[in-house]
Amino acid sequence: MLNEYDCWFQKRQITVPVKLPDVIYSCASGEIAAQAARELQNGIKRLTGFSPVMHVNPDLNRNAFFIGVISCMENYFHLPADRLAAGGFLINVKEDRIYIAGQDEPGLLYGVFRFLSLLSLGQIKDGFETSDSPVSPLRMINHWDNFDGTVERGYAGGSLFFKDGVFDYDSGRVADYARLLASAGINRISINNVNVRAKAKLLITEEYLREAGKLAAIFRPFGIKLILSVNFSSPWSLGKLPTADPLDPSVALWWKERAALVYKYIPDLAGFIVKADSEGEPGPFQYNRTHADGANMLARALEPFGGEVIWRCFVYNCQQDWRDRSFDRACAAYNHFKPLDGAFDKNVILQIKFGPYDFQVREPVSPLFGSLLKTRHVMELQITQEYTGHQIDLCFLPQVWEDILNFNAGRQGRRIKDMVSPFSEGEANIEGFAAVVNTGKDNNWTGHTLAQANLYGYARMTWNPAFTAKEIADEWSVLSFGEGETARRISKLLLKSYPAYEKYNAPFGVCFMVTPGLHYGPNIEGYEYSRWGTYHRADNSAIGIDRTASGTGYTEQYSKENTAIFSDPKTCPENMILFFHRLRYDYVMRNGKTLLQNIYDTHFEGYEEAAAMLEEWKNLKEYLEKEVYESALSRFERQLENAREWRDQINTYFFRKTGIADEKSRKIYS
Ligand code: GCW
Repeated sequence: MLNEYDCWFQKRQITVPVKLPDVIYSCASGEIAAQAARELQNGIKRLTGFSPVMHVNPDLNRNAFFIGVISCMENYFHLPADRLAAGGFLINVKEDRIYIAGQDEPGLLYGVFRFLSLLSLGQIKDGFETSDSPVSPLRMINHWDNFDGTVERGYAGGSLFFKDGVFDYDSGRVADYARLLASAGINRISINNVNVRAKAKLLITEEYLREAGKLAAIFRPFGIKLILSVNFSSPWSLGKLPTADPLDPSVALWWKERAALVYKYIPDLAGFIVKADSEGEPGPFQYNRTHADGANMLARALEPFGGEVIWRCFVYNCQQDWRDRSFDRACAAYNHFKPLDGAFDKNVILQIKFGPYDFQVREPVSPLFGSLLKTRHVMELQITQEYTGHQIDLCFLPQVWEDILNFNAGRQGRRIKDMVSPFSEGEANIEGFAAVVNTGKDNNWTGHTLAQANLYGYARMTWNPAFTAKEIADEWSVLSFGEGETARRISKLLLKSYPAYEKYNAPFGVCFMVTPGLHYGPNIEGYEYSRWGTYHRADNSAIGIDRTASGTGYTEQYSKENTAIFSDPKTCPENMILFFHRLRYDYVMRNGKTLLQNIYDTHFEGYEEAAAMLEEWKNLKEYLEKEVYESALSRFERQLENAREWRDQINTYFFRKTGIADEKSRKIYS
């Protein structure tokens, strides 16, 4: 039975084929190592009912858990000489002596958490050994929490950190949150919205920093460093300088002094994240400066303290005239940032949304990946379900990410997942990931209990982008529901969810048919005459935008191979064919059916699949905790309503445009 607050840390009585030792010897002294030892002690208690005791001086002749950092453990034991990266660990089980060694203290903590997961997964037995290291150095979570307690694009209750203009949190709950994140490998967290407005501007003042320092102290033993979102215009909005021009010496000095103050309260702060010149936020463009000028100025202020600037690339004109066809929003990020490759300081990291638009259900991977060779960068994903169902609809996002990670960016034939590694000049390496998180104050953290799988899945995939969505679904389901049939069925349900969601949503990658502002439910022309630059331009005979060389030229931003693939409708992946091409409704797709008939078919099918998911959930009733069953049941019911609305509005819209009936004569409202 699942206690939804505990997520993948369920209490249960497991049987283990080895006799677990009743003593823990820890060979490390720091704060994170101490946390690791406590986690091991509590974790064993949670899974078996008994609590091993901790001893300081190792008795090498005893059966025990021997845990520590490798450099210390090596003095006592011969450990396999696998090379581990920062954050890596090894686990060794020899009868009832169990060794967990970390490359460093975070590595030890990850090793302990992995050991506990493996115990739950039934994999620990005599002779077991494994070693593992994180593939991504940077595994970040972004909160879009506002100081008034609301969460931008949050669907799981209020902020875990703020309320009514001040820090307001339950420190026990924050520690539980840190545990959840660290257990799956997260090592950075930005706590406030990238839209830094109202009271959030005060975050870098003494009064607020004192509080931020206390929050940092809760995350610290879990190996998680804080990041603060800052407003680029702070020198004048906060500091009362006449300007925030990044090349003005008084501005640079103001930031240097401010950085010193910030680091006085949070000595291990990872850095600042900045949304500049984006959707109304201030930035260097106001002063005719480049993004490199802006980012480097901040980077130099943080550099003496080891801080980094995470600079977002979500820069586009959000005041577009829909009449103006000379301009394509999809081209914006590349046009702004590719020319600046190499112009950024070494402690600047660009944060690039995975696609050229904005976390759509299906959109291509941004051409910036594979083309930035001299600039550190990470990929930004979205765990919060802004466009993927608001945590009402079930949508298992590791499937979305798996497709992204498998994209061949064209350079040296490398897929995105093969490009993830520490920065190296001249290579298109992606240093890791950031994602807008889906958590809030709801008791189950994520609104939809099954959306916990998205948080877990994100962390696991950033740890190692080679994990498949299926592996993650299986692992999460067993950790949450226990080994057995229920977990197997829930894993299958997860894996059906994204294909269903995609089918009833905007067809074939055309994007933005959602209700404006809210971004839940259909509104087919909701963005058609707006300023946001996201149009589909459907008329009576065709839909989509020609983004090839003869159209907006977006396809030319890719590698030669990808330009060729995307430019020809015959080779373009059909799940995003309407992102790249304007096609007639009678265009014949690879399955021999017209585009129009495929739109009808996918929408009828998507609804049927949502209906089947609801039925499957009902069939699981007797195996689930009442609270979990019921809260998700009401969501599956609302999802079906949503799928019905999408199906009927989309089908009716295209039927009215074309006057062509469904070849299977299913009901389309005229
Ligand atoms: O898509 C948009 C969201 C905004 C968000 C923005 C961003 C924080 O609708 O809510 O603002 O993306 O990523 O900055």
